[in-house]
Amino acid sequence: MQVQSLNGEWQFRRASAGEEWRPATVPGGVHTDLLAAGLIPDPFVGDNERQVQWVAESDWEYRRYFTAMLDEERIFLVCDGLDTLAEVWLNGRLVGRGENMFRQYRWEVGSLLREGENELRILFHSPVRYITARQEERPLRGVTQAIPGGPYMRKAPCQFGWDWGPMLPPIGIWKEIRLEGRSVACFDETHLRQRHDAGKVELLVKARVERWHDGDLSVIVRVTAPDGESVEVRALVVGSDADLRVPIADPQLWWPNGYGPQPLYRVQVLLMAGDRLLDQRDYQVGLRTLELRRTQDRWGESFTFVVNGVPIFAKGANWIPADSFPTRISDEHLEHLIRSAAEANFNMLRVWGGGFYEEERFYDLCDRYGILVWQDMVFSCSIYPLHEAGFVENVRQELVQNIRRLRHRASLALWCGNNEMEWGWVEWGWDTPENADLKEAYDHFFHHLLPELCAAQDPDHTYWPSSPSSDTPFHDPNGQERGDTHYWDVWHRRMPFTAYRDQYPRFMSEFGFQSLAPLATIRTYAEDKDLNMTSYIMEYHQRSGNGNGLIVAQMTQNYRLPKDFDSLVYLSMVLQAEGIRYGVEHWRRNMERVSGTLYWQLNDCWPVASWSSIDYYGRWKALHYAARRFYAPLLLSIEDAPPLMGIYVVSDLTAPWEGVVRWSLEKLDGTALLSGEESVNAAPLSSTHVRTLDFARHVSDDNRRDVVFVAELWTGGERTALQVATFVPTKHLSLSDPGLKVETMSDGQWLRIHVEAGSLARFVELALNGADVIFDDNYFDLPAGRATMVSCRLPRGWDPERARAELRVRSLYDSFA
Ligand code: BMA
Repeated sequence: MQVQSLNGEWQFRRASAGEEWRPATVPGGVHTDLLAAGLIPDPFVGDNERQVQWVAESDWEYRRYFTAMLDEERIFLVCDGLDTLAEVWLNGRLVGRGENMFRQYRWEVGSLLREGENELRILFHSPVRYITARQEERPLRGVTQAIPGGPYMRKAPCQFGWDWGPMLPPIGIWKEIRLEGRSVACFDETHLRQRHDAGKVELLVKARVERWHDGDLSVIVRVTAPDGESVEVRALVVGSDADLRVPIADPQLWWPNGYGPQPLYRVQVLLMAGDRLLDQRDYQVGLRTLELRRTQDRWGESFTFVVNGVPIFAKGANWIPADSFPTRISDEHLEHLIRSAAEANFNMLRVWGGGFYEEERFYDLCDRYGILVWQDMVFSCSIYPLHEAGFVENVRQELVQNIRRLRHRASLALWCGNNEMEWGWVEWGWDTPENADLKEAYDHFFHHLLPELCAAQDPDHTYWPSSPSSDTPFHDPNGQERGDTHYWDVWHRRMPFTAYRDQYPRFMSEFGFQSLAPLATIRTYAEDKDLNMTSYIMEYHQRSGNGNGLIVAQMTQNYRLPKDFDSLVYLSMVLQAEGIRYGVEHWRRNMERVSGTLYWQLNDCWPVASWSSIDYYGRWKALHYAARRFYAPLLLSIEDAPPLMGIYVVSDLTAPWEGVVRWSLEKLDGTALLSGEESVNAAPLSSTHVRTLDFARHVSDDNRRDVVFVAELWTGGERTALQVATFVPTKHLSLSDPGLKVETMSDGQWLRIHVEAGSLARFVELALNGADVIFDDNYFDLPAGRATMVSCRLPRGWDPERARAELRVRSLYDSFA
């Protein structure tokens, strides 16, 4: 078993006569190679995207020379990912064609290789010209903000443009490419499953081999526990199959983030001919049971993920590709995003069906950080040509490969057929006589072929036909009695945030509200003259219609008009954070009925105004800090319905919790009008209504702009949460300068910031000028007389003095005064 990597230095050129070859990097793509060569402007700056459209309208060639170093019976050229319409030529002979960026291609090339230098050349046809031609033959419904025709090609849909993404379809060898040498036999398929029974766990391994000779073969499974102990089991291959069972002594269970640890076992599956190693597969496995529990109840049917017998309230967001040019996503950046999700108390991400099946490293991180993955198949918001046999066969191979690649993952929670397509058939006017064959094809594919394929390839995970869906084909797909829900009336229908409280989905898999990106990010694409909400460039980096206007409109319902652009950026983030908080807290208070919230969306693929809580550069917006609070395992929440204030403690803890809620009705300067203390016994995994207070006698037209309700959660001697609720929209509060007192301390590694308010400070923002840091809390409320301590790591190379000098603190008051 030998492997020769063909990654690294290649050459590329536009495939038209006479162009010169230039250096290229593999894995990579045309846009990033052109950027590196200084031949195109950065498409993320200003409106440069418009100037580089020709790139994806052209054909491109890549080539490299190599000497084959392998000495084996069979030699394969393995391409983990070709994006997308590829012709692969070796020494002038056509090896094969690629037509699907989600598939691995493997061709036997031994007879084409020669001694000495070999030439490998890959010709990529323009994806845009292809889809445009197909779309002209028969137009298919798709996404307004995208180059039309994308559904004709098995390529990440959002790369053609989306309502948060540019039209920059990459082209190139986007994953690893190598030669693999094999002799005697190799694995065709390995399938790892777990059997849990009364505290005992067995690992079941099925292997199928492809063999070229008779003779004894055996398979070894070696399992190494987190503490390093390992066990090994060996079995003979019978025909082409081997079946093994490995009992796991003293099994340590894997839990979603917040519910327990994530112990991971290393599993090696080895194919042997005597002592000779022929092939090897390595896995990282977490031991857990997982089911999607759907039982009839008084509201309809539940939709609850249950891990190791514990019902989980799914807390998280939707994941999109982390870069329009995915080959430049570094390991560090990817880990930063997943770690940030875990740090904000997420336990689930939905890999949304408009991107791609993520790479191994993504799921490795999800396994490690305890993030469950709701995995969409890659189909989104469009009609696909599923009536064409060739298209379906191409997709079938893609699905088999990707299901086999991911089915052993502890983090994998669900296979979902597509994003919003059943909804499209029922409610978006797709169901016309001309589309009858396409609807029938949809029905056959998502309600028969795909569920059967999932059951055959991965009987251990539930298949869900679409998001949203009720699981009854074309029946009320976005209803709230059963299945999952996307609620978009806030944003797309301009409803106020208060509308969230009328929604009781069984599982909220999408809802969201946009903000601008942090100013430092805006400055990467806009010049000073563009820093205006409705300037051409600010609206260019906004793909959802009149989104910037919508942000301002919603802002004026809650806050005063900001005094300048910087304050507007800050306030747009606060607005988004508060809106999503308002919804999530409502659904968590109703956790008996609602089993999860995944807001739209965690991340961005370029610098843009969007629904994300972390921007393209990894900067946490106010929403991400808010998520850390509203997704906390122990949530203090106020159901504000002035003059009533309902106090709730929502617990995702598996043990009972005891503590105290201290509350006060107080003036903005801190003078208490009324206060009290409630002791709380919060049962595990439930929402506890502590008390509802009626302030009708204390709050009137004369004082309602001067008083707020403050509640604090105390565990032992520590305040673990604080909430402020108002009796008027925040814009009408009689806020005065809170006179924030800030002191800093440092041990050389951490910066600790002590903040105290003289009168109520809302949405206190801390920042270090000139550095990107993540604080352990930010955009928080600080009522009069309260103090808080916030920490961040000192930026590399900074001393405490510099941090002190660069520290900026502001609050809502500063946005208008
Ligand atoms: C849903 C998603 C995406 C979209 C988002 C915001 O429809 O599935 O397609 O980007 O809403 O409009």
